[in-house]
Order: sequence, then C-alpha cells, then structure tokens
Amino acid sequence: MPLVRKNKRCALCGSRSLKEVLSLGSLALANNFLLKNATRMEIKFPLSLVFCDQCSLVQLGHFVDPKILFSNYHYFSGTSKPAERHFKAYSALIKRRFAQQSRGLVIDVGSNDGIFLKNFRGKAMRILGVDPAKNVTKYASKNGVKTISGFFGKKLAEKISKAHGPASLLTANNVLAHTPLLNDFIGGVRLLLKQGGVFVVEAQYVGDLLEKNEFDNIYHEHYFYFSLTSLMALLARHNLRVFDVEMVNTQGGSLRVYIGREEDGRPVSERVKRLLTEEMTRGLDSLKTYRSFANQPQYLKKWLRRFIISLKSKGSKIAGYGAPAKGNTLLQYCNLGPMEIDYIVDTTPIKQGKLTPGSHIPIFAPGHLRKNVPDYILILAWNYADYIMKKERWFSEIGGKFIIPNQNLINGKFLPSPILAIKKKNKINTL
Ligand code: JHZ
Repeated sequence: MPLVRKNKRCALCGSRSLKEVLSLGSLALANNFLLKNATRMEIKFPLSLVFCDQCSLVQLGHFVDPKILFSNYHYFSGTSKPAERHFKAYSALIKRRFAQQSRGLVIDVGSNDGIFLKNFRGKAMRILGVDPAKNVTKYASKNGVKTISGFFGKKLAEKISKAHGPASLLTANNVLAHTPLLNDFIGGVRLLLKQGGVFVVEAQYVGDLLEKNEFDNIYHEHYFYFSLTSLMALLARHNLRVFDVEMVNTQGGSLRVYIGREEDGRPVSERVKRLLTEEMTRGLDSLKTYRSFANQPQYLKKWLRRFIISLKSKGSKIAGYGAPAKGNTLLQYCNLGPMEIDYIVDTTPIKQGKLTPGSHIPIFAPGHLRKNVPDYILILAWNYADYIMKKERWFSEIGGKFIIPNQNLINGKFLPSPILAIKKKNKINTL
C-alpha cells in the first residue's frame, strides 16, 4: 500500500458511490508524538469523511497505510485507570453470560497491552492476544498475556486456527474501525470462530459522534464510523448474525455487539430491532444527516479558539490534561499550539518528554501540574473528565477551572457564549 491512498470504493460493499460529508483539512497523525529535538517537518495527511450511499458506512476519504499507523504505537490502554475498570467489568459480564465459551480458547484481536484479556487468565482458560504494535505486544507478553504480533485477517486467522484451534470466544474492542481491509478482517473472524462460539465487538458509535459533536474522534487511525445498520451489513456478508447489542459509554459512546455464526440460529433480541428502527428514525442511513453535521466542528473551533485566546490575553496559564489521539485532532483543527496551551500532562510514559503531533505542545508527567500550576485545565481526554476532575480536586479547591471542550453543546445546540463546563449532576454551570 502507498503511504496514503484516496478511498475510491466503499471498503464494505465495494460501491463507488462515496459522497464527501466533512473535511477537517490536513493533519499530522494523531499518535505520532515527536521527540523534542526532532525536525518539525511532519507529514500531514488529508482527513475527511465520506458516506457510502449503498451500505451507509461512514469512512475516511483517504486511507493511510496501517503499517505507518500501528507498527510502533504510543497508545497503551492500561495508562487510563477508568479503562482498566471498564474492561474488568466487561470481562466479568462476558464470563457470566457466556460461561461455556469463556472456558474455551479466548482470543482478543487488537489486544493492546492485554487490558481486557488479562481478566481471563486463570485455571482452564486459554487466552491469546493479537495486535500489530510490536512495542505493545512485547509489553503484553512480558506481563503474562501471550500476544501474537501481526495484522489480523484471513491469513493470520488460518495460522492461528492451525496452531491453537478455533476460538469459542473472540473479541475485538476498539479495533474494527482500525482495519482498512474490513472484509478480510471479518472473513478471518468467520474462519476462526468455533461453531456455537461468540464474537463480541466494541466500537465507537457514529450516532454519539453526531449527537455530541465528537468530531475529534475522527483521525487517520479510525478508517470507519459504525452504526448498527452498517455493522450488520458487514457481518451479514460473512454469514455472521448480530443477536444482541448494548450501548456503553466508553470513548464518548460505543456499541457493544454480540455476534454468532448465522447457522447457530440464535434468536435476535428486541434491543437489536429497536436500535435499527431508531437509527432509521435518526437518519443514520442518510447522506443528509451527515451533511447537516458538517458545520458543527467549525462552530466548536470558533467557540474554543475565541475563549482560549481571550483567557491568554488576560495572561492566564492553560494546561491540557491528557494527550489522547482525539486531543491531537482537536488541537490541530482548532489551531491551538504552545502559544495557547502552555503544556500538557499525560500518564503514558512513552508520551512524556515528547511534543504533540502537529501542534507541538510539550508533554509532561502529571506531577508537573503541581509544580507549574495553571489557571485553567483544558481536558483533552474529555471521556474521562469526571474521573480527572475528581482526581485533581485540589485544583478546583485553589480556584482553578476546568474546560471541557465539547460540552458547550446542550441538547444539540451550541450556547451563544463561552462557558466553563463544570458538570455537576448534568447541570452545566456557566461563567
Ligand atoms: P483515550 C485511543 O484513543 C486510540 P485516545 C485508539 N485509536 C482508539 O480507538 C481509542 O483509544 C479507543 C491519558 N490519561 O483513552 C492517557 C491521563 O493522562 O481517551 C491517554 O494518553 N490521565 C486505539 O488516545 C489519554 O489520556 C488520566 O487520568 O483518544 C486517554 O486516551 C487518564 C484517565 C488518562 O484514547
């Protein structure tokens, strides 16, 4: 694959009927953190969304080669405590609901540092992780979660099946959006999934992206933005049946989808039927819906820039909290750099001491906050805002203020004036 290619055919159904719905310009890669003394000449890649008229899958207009994105990765799931808790509770639920399948071979694709799979370690459990990021798989294997390094697809699935047998439980959390060869990936799942086995997927939900203006969750690693409708169209091509679905609040709102082989004939829950109807009502299968969303990022940009620049003109010091991938879309799209954000703190050791891609803001360990106390904290990892504000309560106690970027959106409308979104029991206090 070339470094980047224009997406001319829908990755799900092959249709050429792709319509552009949104462009965020050209941005540096969201996990390509820079060494401080590195040359500032970074490659920027176009970042836009297109909609497939035929199967309604929302996807990127340009695909960057996954080898560039994932071979050496800066994201370690376990550096976020709430993520640890989420995966622990999620695995406990799976073990209860699918007790028999959990006792067989459990394979997690896109297993990262083993955050999910480690909860399946124990007697009579066979676990295997698969992830392309060598630096992360090395870490996972060292910590007791055996992990194969590679891009998952039919070829790797066959290899795994020969070596370890079919999987009775197969999971893919936050990874389906990251695989440009979607049909090859799901073809691999079909190959590897045992008869009577269960495949569970967690994927960010395009319905939440639209409703809460989570456009910063758009970056080159996320080739796809799923609704249940588009996801089911993909699975049906491979004789896989969705039999249940749940909404979970991770990463701004995700779908958790339960899937079996078609011929296993599991009954389809009412929840699946209800969500499909709701998606039709909301127009998630319609180009118009996505086109009407296209102005939202600009409004947020205008609002946030004006607000931050007014604070800076009064001499305020502003720190960013978390250096997530999504933060790097937000900062770059809103044109915020070290002139506006003094520094960022993040718990991930590999990000500390580096600069954010595109915006070049220095990243420090969280302890830096107390040594260099800001007036404002912009929470870039807004999906963990409640946890972060609680953890850093001392900061509010000394009069510091938190800013949560996308919470000036209430009931789908932007507030006319800048607010400081300090959320208390769903009430937003304005300044
Ligand atoms: P977080 C990543 O997205 C990348 P990101 C990936 N492409 C994806 O799809 C999603 O995950 C699922 C830090 N932090 O989870 C840790 C603190 O510093 O929002 C992380 O760097 N202090 C795979 O990167 C970042 O924030 C804290 O107290 O957008 C959070 O990254 C906490 C809680 C986090 O995912």
